[in-house]
Amino acid sequence: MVVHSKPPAMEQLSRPNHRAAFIPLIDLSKPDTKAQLVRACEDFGFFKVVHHGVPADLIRDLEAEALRFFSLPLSVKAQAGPPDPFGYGDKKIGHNGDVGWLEYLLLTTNDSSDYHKLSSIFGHAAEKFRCLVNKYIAAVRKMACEILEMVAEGLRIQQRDAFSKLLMDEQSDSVFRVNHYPPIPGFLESDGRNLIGFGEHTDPQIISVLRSNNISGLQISLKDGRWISVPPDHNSFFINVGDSLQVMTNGRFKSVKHRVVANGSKSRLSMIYFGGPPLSEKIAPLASLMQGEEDSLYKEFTWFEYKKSAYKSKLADNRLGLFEKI
Ligand code: GA4
Repeated sequence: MVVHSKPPAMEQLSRPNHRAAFIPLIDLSKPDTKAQLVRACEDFGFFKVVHHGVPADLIRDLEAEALRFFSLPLSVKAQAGPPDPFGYGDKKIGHNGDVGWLEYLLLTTNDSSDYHKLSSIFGHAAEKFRCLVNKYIAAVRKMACEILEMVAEGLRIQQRDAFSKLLMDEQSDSVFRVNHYPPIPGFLESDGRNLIGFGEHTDPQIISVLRSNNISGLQISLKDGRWISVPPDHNSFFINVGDSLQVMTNGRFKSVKHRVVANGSKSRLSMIYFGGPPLSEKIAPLASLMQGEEDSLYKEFTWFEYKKSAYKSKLADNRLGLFEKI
């Protein structure tokens, strides 16, 4: 990304409501957090986890490699693009006109088909980077599966791995993303307005695991529509419920609307694992969660069909709307 140029025209955000809001905090080292996890998924679709077991040196090393990549000249990084769907992207998000004040890498999680794009510019460092990415994905996937298994227990689903098996499947269609939000040239803290880093959206997958450096920017939308800023914490992870988990719980869990505002003066770096099911998987409410005569709120669809439709949408669209029964 060229940081000397003027930022492109993007939607300006008004300041979020800064009234203190509480974000659920789950300590994964505590013995019984099932009920807390279920509550957080129902009330916020979002929570923070501590004592997560992902090695700090792995996180540090991957972050350093990612920053090294983003510090390369734009003309070099652009050779690892466009993200179709994997590779380097600059400002443009998706294919339908969304833009944000960021640059990013979108990578696969179960093969290395994007590897050639990185190795052409990153030389032998690409091997180190891909190796760290693979280790990191394995660690956060493990944590995501533990969370999903506790959630399944908390929901009294007999099959503990009802959700987690989809992430563990060899064909799991998961994605890994590294976002870099550089400072904004000419940014004035005092003018009270922010620029969109990544526009509001929900994640289509089952669960997302986000970790960032200590620079703020992430905001989530509460059930009453208020936006709140999530204080950054580089030692913790933030978990999002995705659209697919909303459907599998027949709307009991809500996928959380979130966005990132560019910080202005400092670089934000975030890494997100989006845990998704295999393409052929039918996404439908789990039978054991349906009470009495309860009917599915959603039409039947596979993850492939949902994903295809999602990629035709704009970020802020209500993607599940198309699949709701009227
Ligand atoms: C949002 C969640 C993930 O970042 C992502 C995004 C994807 C992309 O950046 O290519 C999408 C977006 C995300 C949802 C709607 C479509 C597709 C951009 C976009 C406008 C990788 C994903 O899976 O869906």
